[in-house]
Amino acid sequence: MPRTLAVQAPEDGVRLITLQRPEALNALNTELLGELAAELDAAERDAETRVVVITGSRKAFAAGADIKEMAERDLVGILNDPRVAHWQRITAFSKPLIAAINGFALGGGCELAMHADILIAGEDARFGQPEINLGIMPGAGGTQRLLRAVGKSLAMQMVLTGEAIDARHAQRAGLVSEVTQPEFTVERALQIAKVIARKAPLAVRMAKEALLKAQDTDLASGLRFERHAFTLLAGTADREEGIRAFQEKRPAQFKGQ
Ligand code: DAK
Repeated sequence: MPRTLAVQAPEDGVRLITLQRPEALNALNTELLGELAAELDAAERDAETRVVVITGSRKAFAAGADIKEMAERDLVGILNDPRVAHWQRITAFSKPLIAAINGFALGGGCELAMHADILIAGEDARFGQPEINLGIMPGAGGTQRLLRAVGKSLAMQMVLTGEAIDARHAQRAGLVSEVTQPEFTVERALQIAKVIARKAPLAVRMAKEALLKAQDTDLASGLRFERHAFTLLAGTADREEGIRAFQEKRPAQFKGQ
């Protein structure tokens, strides 16, 4: 049983993971990152889980890496940092991941949110990369994913000043897709997750991969990947089922085959 997370058994194909270190505003210490990586590994293997929603508390999604733990690490400790492997496992998660963000999403917390495929924010959410105030810089994808999400100028401003932006600004900049009242953030994320969970799993997985490719490849390679993926899906039973269900005017029953 994880100590720093609450994990709900999948319901309608959706598994909800809640970060739970309220005493440290869900700061991401090694234990929490390890437990999160293990839960995502388990969700990856579990056929019942089609989509994962990750959330924190009303006050904080996550206030960044655990600064108290960071204070204990010297250069050798940083070079052998087990958190690097945990982050890599989190990055490798291939099913759809939705983040429901209320309160602070700072530093590693903002980076974790940006690992999600879809970000839903409460009106009170604040996104920032304040590492510069500690004499360091983002280390879990912050410079790369933030720039791709919000563009150069705002990413530079956030990373170099360390100043956070609010949820509406994040939405205008393209970092989050929807802003809700904070009490509905998780509910809205679960709603979206359940819609996705009813779709054909192979198509969802391929579409996610293709969209992620668009962020880091040239157009010609991206289009080539899309064509391959599209052709592969043509051989699936779910495609047949989707088309037959449309013709028979009934909801499709996808099996992931
Ligand atoms: N770490 C540890 N404890 C934290 C924390 C953090 N990041 N953030 C908050 N806390 C703790 C506070 O210390 C306090 O505990 P006590 O001192 O009372 O025991 C408790 O949570 C409540 O916090 P505050 O009293 O400060 O609450 P406020 O509402 O006044 O302020 C705040 C909220 C979020 C503005 C403030 O707590 C704050 O500025 N927190 C620090 C935010 C921050 O600088 N985050 C970035 C950390 S650097 C890596 C990859 C990534 C990273 C590192 C390595 N590798 C791949 C190896 C990432 C680095 C970072 O994220």
